[in-house]
Amino acid sequence: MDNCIFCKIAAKQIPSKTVYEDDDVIAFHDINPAAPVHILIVPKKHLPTLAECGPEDQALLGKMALLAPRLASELGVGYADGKGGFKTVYNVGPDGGQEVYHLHMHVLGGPRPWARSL
Ligand code: DGP
Repeated sequence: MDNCIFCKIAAKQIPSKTVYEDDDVIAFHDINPAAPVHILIVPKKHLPTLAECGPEDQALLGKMALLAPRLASELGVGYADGKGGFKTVYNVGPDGGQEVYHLHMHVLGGPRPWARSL
């Protein structure tokens, strides 16, 4: 999509601190972190919001969900490996606080208190 910042990051037209990438998704550090570790898991397919996903996106959403604990663990904020755990957030629409209209899952972790809540 023209003028979509996350499409541009996925296409490497804008740099990001990438922590994971495959054919379907890219994950990178949030530019304005709300926690000691704050990454975004972003599908390469342009989907504006979680509310606009359909049954055809089920596998993609499942991949994103399973990536969250894996990347949290790799970044030192996992849970199953005995660390303190993490939070996942999808903001949806203006009342959900969504600012970038390209689907993304926030993954936040690290010792509390955090800088701000999402
Ligand atoms: P949301 O409110 O859920 O749409 O969150 C969008 C997040 O995207 C926000 O926490 C800041 C982050 N963000 C916006 N622009 C950029 C960017 O150019 N690079 C990176 N790494 N993160 C960005």
